[in-house]
Amino acid sequence: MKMTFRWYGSKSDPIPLKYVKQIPGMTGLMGLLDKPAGVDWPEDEFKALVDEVHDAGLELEVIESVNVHEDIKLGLPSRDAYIANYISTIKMLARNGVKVIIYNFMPVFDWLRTDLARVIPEDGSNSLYFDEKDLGEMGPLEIVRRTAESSQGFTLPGWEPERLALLEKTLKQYEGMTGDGLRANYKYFLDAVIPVCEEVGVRMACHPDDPAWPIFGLPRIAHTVEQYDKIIKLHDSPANTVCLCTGSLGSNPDNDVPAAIRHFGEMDRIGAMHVRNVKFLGHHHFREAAHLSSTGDLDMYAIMKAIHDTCPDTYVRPDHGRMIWDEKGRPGYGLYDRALGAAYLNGLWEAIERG
Ligand code: CS2
Ligand code: MN
Repeated sequence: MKMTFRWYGSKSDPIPLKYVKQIPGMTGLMGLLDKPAGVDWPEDEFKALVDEVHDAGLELEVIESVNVHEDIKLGLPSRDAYIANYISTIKMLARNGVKVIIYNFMPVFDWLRTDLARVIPEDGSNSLYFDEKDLGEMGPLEIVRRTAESSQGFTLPGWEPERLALLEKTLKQYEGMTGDGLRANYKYFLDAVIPVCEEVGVRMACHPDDPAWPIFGLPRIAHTVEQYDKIIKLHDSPANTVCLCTGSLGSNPDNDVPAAIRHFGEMDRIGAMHVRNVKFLGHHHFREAAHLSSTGDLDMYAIMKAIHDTCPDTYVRPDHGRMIWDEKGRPGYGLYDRALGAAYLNGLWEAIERG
């Protein structure tokens, strides 16, 4: 297991790399260049990032995310040009030491929450929160406005302004698209990129829909084990893998997260893991919790044990944390609670190894 940390680059992340390095057991980053979906990432800028990360004593073997342009998901004629850029980016990243690329294939929205800083009554910290009831009242445009306003001035992953400017138009373009239609477009993409990944030694890792059910009537095809089985069959290759995010899949209590890890781990189809806990509050209603099992509803020991038993060499990062100790930062991506999460997960790992 390689413990890693999501980091947004020195221009946009308030957390200095030396702080990341000081978290015990931290080996590297899940990092990125801040580029809009569809762009061919410039090699000089990426090399500079790699040097910066290496100078801090950390690795950069995982990229999160290279976002998939909406035209690819929509299957528009313009997709070929965007796929060509994606392929060029894959090759460039491989030349510079990258082993895994995390991405998602969710229409329009990445993760979705109805409150980015819901106070947790038990201890006064706050965390990301979702209640479908609130969503019904808001509608897509309103939720986007509220999310942008409450993000403390940070851009949020998947909520980049240029992507959301076209929101109304994009929502219209998806009208009538079924899950099978989206899967067909997904297959077209995978058929183009996976052979390149095989050639250059990179694995693509698809992040689940978050929350793990359809929203706003949009087709969503990556939130159950059965759906992931289909994704894997779209282009069957060791390079076509899952980024198994416990908090995303686990937002639906019907998903047995440790069993899902074992299922894909045994197939060698886990490219990376996001590990965090959730607290269920009702139907389609949850908040994010501290990583510790007893503070939420996921069994973190069973999760780490499943990783240990079936994919022990994978990359792990503590996914979102709460905001604690009055930290001001990007919602979900503060330093303190994610550092606590990493320490706790490393502790579970040590106990599993020695037990
Ligand atoms: C992340 C996702 O912050 C998060 O919830 O786990 O944004 C994830 O990085 C993307 O969906 C992957 O493309
Ligand atoms: Mn995640």
